[in-house]
Amino acid sequence: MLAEQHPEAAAELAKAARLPQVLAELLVARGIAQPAAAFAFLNPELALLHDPSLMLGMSAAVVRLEQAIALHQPVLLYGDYDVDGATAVVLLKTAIEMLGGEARFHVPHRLREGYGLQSSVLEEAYAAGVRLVITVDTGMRAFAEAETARKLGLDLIVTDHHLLEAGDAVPHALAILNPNQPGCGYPEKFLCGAAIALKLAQAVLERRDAARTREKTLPSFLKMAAIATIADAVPLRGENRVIATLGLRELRRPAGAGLRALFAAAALDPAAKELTGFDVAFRLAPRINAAGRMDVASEVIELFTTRDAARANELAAKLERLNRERRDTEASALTAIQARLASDVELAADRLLVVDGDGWHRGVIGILASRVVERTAKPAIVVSVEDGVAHGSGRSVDGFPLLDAIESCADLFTRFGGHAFAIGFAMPAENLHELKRRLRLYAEEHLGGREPEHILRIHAELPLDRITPVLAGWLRKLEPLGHGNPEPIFMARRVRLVAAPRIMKERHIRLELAQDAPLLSGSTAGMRGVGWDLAARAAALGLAQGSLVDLAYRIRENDHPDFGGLEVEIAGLRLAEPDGD
Ligand SMILES: [Mn+2]
Repeated sequence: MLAEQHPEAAAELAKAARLPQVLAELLVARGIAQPAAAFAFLNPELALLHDPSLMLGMSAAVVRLEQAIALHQPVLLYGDYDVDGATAVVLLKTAIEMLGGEARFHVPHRLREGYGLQSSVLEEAYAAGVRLVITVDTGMRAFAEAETARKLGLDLIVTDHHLLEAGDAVPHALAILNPNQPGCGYPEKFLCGAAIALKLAQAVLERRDAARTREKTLPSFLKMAAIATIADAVPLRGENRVIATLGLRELRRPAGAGLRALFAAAALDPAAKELTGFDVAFRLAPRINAAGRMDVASEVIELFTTRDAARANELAAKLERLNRERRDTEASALTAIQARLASDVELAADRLLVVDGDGWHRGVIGILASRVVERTAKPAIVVSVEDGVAHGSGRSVDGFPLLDAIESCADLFTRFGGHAFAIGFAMPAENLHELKRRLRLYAEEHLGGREPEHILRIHAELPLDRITPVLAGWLRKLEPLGHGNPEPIFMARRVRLVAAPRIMKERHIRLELAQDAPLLSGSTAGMRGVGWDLAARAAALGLAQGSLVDLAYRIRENDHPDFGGLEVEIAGLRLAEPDGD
């Protein structure tokens, strides 16, 4: 499916901003049509970060935090167990300590405590002398816990990016920092939790020394915020793009002991090769998240704050082990799910898949649901049953808001939440049968007649002979790619196979391609292509030397010493229409 094109707007932007036409097309498709906006998008800089004081509640939060530091009151940072929550704790802890204050932290145990603020932790903190609690990446729904804090005489500052419940009510706290709350005029609504913590850190640090903060502290803080921004899948546009781009750039320089140990464990060397959004999302984030999924996330905070290289290596090795454990757990459950779908015809025919298993690790059921959606193109819920309780996590597809489906069964759950694409719930295991029955009817009604389809979005047309190192250099300026800034998928029509496809490991194909341009000079431009898992598709299409195909592809840079250079990774292909004339 070729995305809607705006050739005139793109041509105008290309001319005004002196950009290659295809890059202008990609920018216009992202809603960036003015030269100034294009320049800002392609050249993010520190000056594009917004003033923290634009955030509602910021001045009250800064005054109280400064007071705590001045009075030597320990501050409790209340985090979350994922990358976003843990890096947010690291940022504020570092800032408070830089200002001479004392910061403690609590990161809930995913399985024992679950997500969100707990009154018992507040009570213990008060007893231990804490008078100020700052939540990060959590707290928007902590109405009862905010009440507990108020009764104890504990000041509470909530910093969170999660959306509010219907009704726009916010917990009663000393300050709430969340650009999504009513009355907040902060221009960037899609910050992750760590970026909001960054804004608070920026505000207090700038009051102490604005110049030093801008030049030294902020750039170094952007590293953590960039990792969280990419890992938390907020759209990489606007201020998020500035944070992600500058943070990734900062990561090239030797960072703290923890980051260095983590890079080594993940076989990344940012000094040699600049990190991409992909590196963060698929190599760093899973390792950091493994701690919270399989064990306790508090060690992640120790990893990022320790100066002791030996301890950092030890902690990074532990994350590595937990991540491997996570992958094995996930793989064996996925095999079980696939076997179930293969043998249970009735289940496989369902439009919304609900698969349950005994004792599947609750830390991975969300990932499992995503995998099932990828493979089946159907919304899917994976349920783990343990001690009579069923925990579920679901993921959806375009056009089927999963939270609505779950809300139609609200009476079955002890708790549930989420949004259109992702949900979670808990309920007594004996309700599982009824849940499946109702969801089957609901999906039949809302998805009936619609065939599940894997949709490939193509962003622009680009004949293979227009792929040059110069163009590849321009396209690199779109990095970091990720949520809200997808990797471009191009289309080339009537591409000729110079040789028969070469099969690799029985599954993949290598192609020698030529984009014929007979009308001009009869010259051809050669290009190598690779197609992962496309051997069966190539055989089905009967591809042979001389075949003409239409390709959907991504541009890849192969750094192999012998056959390095630009090549295309094939995302989809079909036989070209026979020539009409
Ligand atoms: Mn978050």
